[in-house]
Amino acid sequence: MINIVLDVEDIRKDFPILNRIINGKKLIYFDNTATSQKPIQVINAIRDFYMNNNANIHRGLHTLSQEASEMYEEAHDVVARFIGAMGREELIFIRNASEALNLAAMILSDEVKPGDEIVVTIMEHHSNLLPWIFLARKNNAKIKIINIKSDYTLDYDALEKAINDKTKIVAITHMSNVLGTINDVKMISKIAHNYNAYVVVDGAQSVPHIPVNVRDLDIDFLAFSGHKMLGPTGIGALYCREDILNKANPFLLGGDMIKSVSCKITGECNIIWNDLPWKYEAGTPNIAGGIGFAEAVRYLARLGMENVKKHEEELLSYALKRINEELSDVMDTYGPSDPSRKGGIISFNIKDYDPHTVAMHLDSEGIAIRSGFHCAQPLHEHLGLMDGSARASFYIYNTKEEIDVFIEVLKKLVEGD
Ligand code: ALA
Repeated sequence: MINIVLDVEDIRKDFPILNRIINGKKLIYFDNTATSQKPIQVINAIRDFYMNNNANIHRGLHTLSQEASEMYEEAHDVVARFIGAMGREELIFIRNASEALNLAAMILSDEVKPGDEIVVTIMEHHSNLLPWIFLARKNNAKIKIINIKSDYTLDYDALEKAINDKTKIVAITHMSNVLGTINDVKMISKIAHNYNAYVVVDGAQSVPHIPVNVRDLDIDFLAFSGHKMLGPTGIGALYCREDILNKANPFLLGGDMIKSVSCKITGECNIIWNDLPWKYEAGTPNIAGGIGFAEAVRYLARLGMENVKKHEEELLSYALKRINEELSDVMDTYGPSDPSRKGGIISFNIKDYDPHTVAMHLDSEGIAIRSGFHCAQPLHEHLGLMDGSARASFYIYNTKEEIDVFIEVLKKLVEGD
């Protein structure tokens, strides 16, 4: 079978792990929503840094420190350009999307007053729900949760009605990690900004899989993780508008985030914050992780995000077609049926099997998927899925042949073979 948008056979050569044999079978990795695999280019970039350039950044005049600082700074530029930010000033490197969303909540914490409202949706990952629930409780604000419709898309009418003069923050996922639903963030941002509300976007699933441009979307915050987009674990980013970052106080205090601090013995102290983004990156950061993250972004940029999106759309259409034709009697799927309005994610349940049994069975055939609530328990409860769901999710190195194996294994499971 020919994949027309990406040369998948060529891409697969860059991912050594795809040669693994799991339980006697060639690995089929369909757990990309949890984390992606890493190409040799990223692995080598991290290895090369430790082999040749390792030193702390912004703390030494020696050559290695200068090299490490430049590489780490440039990594910010590469990732910033990838999402259409103005520059490194607007991009904070941080541990992951969860930490980025927590930081967004910290930055906005003084803006939320008693009686204000924070709008979220029922399809949020816990990381874009808990920080806002916590902030609302602390500041006596109210959380409003927007529902989804029967086709698993957001109820935009309800959203429009929910946003008003009291709305301070609209926190929304760009792509649901369970349903795959892609939300119209640009339109939501327009509505929110009409009421001067801040728009915080969880891009953990969108940035790795579809083109994302913060200027075009006109959003105030965007959180994403490196490890879901070919990069290493332990590194992610928070995009935030420069004027907001200039105004807010940092959340972590310590080394490298100040220009100067002077204290008199009387206890009177004067602090001048460092330039952006370093004001928000206290302590020795994940330097090698940042460099690996930038290499991952270069890899994706070479492929082109439109092509990445099209490839996944093609896989999704193919998988949904086979499921509809051959498994619809025994398999429920959750998410929009139109593949162009959804990421390459299929959450599902098989009649009479709990999701963990399905996942274990697939693993016995070398196929990795995730089962459970996928850190979106309120959504599962809302859908009446008290045991959660099984989830297969695709990326640039997956093929239709792998989907064929997945379908055949599921068919055998239900046939009792
Ligand atoms: N957020 C990740 C997932 O959906 C871990 O699996």
